[in-house]
Amino acid sequence: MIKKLLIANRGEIAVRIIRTCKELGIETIVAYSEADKDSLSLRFADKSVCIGPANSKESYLNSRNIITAAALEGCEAIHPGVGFLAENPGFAREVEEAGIIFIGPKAEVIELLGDKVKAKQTAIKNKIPVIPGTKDPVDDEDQAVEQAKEIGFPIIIKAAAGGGGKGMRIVRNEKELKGILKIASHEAETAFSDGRVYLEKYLENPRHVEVQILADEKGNVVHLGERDCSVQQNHQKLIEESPSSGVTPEMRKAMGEDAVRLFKNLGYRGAGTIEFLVQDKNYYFMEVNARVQVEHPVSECISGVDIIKEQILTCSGDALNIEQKDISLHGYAIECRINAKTPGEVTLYLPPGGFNVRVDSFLYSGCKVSPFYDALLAKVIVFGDNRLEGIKRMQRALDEFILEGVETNISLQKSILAHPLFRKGKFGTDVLSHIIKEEKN
Ligand code: MV4
Repeated sequence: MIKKLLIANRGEIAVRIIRTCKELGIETIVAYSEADKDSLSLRFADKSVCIGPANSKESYLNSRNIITAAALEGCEAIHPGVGFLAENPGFAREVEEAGIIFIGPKAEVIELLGDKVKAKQTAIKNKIPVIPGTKDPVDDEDQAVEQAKEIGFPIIIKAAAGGGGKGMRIVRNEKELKGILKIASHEAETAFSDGRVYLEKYLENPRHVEVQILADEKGNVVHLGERDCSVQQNHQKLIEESPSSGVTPEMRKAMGEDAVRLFKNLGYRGAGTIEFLVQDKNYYFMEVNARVQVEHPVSECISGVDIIKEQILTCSGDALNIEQKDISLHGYAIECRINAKTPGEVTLYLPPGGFNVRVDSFLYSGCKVSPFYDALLAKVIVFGDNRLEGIKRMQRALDEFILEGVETNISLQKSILAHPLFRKGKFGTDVLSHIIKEEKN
């Protein structure tokens, strides 16, 4: 068991990681930027080390400073959290070369999964359904027109180095294709220094469903069911729930088995997610997230498994201490992300509580919300016997939530929870745009 771990992250996820480390008896060192000197994670950690100025390029993305801090403090492991360096294969490699454990999969695995074309080819080899499209990046305009006609319009152009919605373009007909292809490839080149793009059939208003995986270095892999993340705005998730109202028991079993097979063959370790698009009774591989995710508490609620604990232990060489047959998924869980609309001082913070309510946050009364980082302030997670009970409990929790001084999206969350489209449970990734349109009328 490792004794000392450095957390190379901030905000609620740093607090979340410290909490599990305390329970495991692991000493924590939190690496922080100058802007975060008063952050809650510094109070909860055993020790803190400043790794640079507010600008994340010089702090949370500064691999040299982070690794030096970990080495000087005698840390045996680095937890990258989510975002920042969590899926950077170069960072994972540097950490391991410094003789420190990277809490995540091996650098080669992160690298393979970061290439969306290679990831999709790996899914195909593992007999996982994929969206019809080109097997390789397009390298010729005329050939692309032929390929697109074969796939059938509308099609979507995706960047091989993209993911998470970056660098995507929808093409509705043949005459637009060549022009948009040039733009998409140019954008990909600018954003990722990799202009390779590929084509897929465009699915209208699918659901976004992902399966949570845990794996050890001995080839043991389990899944903790799915999360539905269809309620999103500009690729920012707002609500996640499990189980998904669009997934049948048969689909759940097949998706889970597909996920486990893929991660076994990848030689994956730690926590990971496979993302699918779901339309009617069909599901299609989209990409793999080689990290723990913001919405992991939803799966913790329905499975009773501490995902961060299993992630840390498996990445430090322990065997998973759970088998698939020991995992039973119970009830329903939902998470609402509470975001700041503006930076500023939180003058009063009184989070909700009560039966089956969990709040993961780094806020306290008097803390400052920095303009330098993402807007996530708190995650409210509630658990219930079924979807309707869970939604009602979330409404109660959000009604209780007192958060003054900064503007938040709590009122938007309340209108989603109350909306018939959401309550019926029959929706896709377009759902929020419909709800917002109605609000404006
Ligand atoms: C798609 C798609 C429809 N058809 N691919 C967005 C995130 C990135 N990982 C892939 N995404 C999509 N890929 C095909 N062939 C629709 C989306 C998409 C989406 C997916 C998940 C969650 C929200 C989304 C919002 C818009 C588009």
